[in-house]
Amino acid sequence: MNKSDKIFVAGHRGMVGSALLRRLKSEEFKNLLTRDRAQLDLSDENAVANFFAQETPPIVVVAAAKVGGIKANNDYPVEFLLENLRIQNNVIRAAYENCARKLLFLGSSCIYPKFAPQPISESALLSGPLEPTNEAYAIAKIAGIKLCQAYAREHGANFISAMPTNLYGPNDNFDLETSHVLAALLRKAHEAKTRRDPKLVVWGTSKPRREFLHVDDLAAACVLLLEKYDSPEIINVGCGEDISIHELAELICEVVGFDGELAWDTTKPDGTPRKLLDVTKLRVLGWKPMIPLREGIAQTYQWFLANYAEG
Ligand code: GFB
Repeated sequence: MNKSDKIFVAGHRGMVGSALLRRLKSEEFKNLLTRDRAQLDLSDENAVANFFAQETPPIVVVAAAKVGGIKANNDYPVEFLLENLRIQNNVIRAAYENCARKLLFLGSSCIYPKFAPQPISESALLSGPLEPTNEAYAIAKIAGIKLCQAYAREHGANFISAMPTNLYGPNDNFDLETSHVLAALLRKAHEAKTRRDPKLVVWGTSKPRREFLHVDDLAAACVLLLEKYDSPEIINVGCGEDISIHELAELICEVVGFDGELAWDTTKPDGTPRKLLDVTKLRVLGWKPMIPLREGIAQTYQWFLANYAEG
């Protein structure tokens, strides 16, 4: 990849796309192509086809997706399935038809079976039933992986797919109904501290374990994969360590400075019991995460205070 190659980042306003843009800029890639939603509706097949015919980007990153936490995924399976299929089908197909040299599709660790052996290696894909709370999203992401692999096998396209673990960082979604756990707990702890609430309510039993990666670490991995990874076989991106939701809640309360009690709302779903990725393949390529969890949470809390918190 040359520093002057035109790189289209689909979804550049999102947490992942914006981190990738920051990283590409810091590595002095000079020809970055973006369109916001008002300029280009990625779910509109004709609009996407016309855009690609005009711009013919040689490098494409599919960071655009309808994403959300456990509740949003569970409540809106139709939207998660349809919108993601539309966006990824349009972008991947248009990239191929306009001779893109390389495409990176971003999936998710929820593509793996609910009870996959831990840490989860790439070979676990399609080896068992999925977690029901995010089955629709996972099926859409699996379809995206399979489409990239089909273009590679049938037409020799260099279309690759990376599977990030649970992500967090600047530009995360802090809406309590639709966010992922880390952003939700940061906001809840901040508001509980501000209101001097005696307790903070955490969803589920607190026992599930998750692996959290700062989105800037993912962005570095994406650039490395664009430069060095040319296989249609999926590749995991994670930090290699997980913690329980209980431990996460305690850590967040410490960082935010909330010293009330934790309470558990067990009417809310737990989701998959554990989701820790095997990242051997990526480490062999020379990548390792740089941002420890506590430091990443503290930095994200500062971002939240500067950009989101009221008052
Ligand atoms: O991050 P999260 O929403 O999604 O939830 P998943 C992770 C765990 O945190 C679950 C618990 O066990 C939740 O019950 N949790 C505790 C909370 N308190 C809260 C809270 O206030 N908000 C939220 N959101 N969770 C998602 C998938 O699964 O992971 C997506 O739904 C995607 O498809 C994403 O793959 C990476 O980790 O369970």
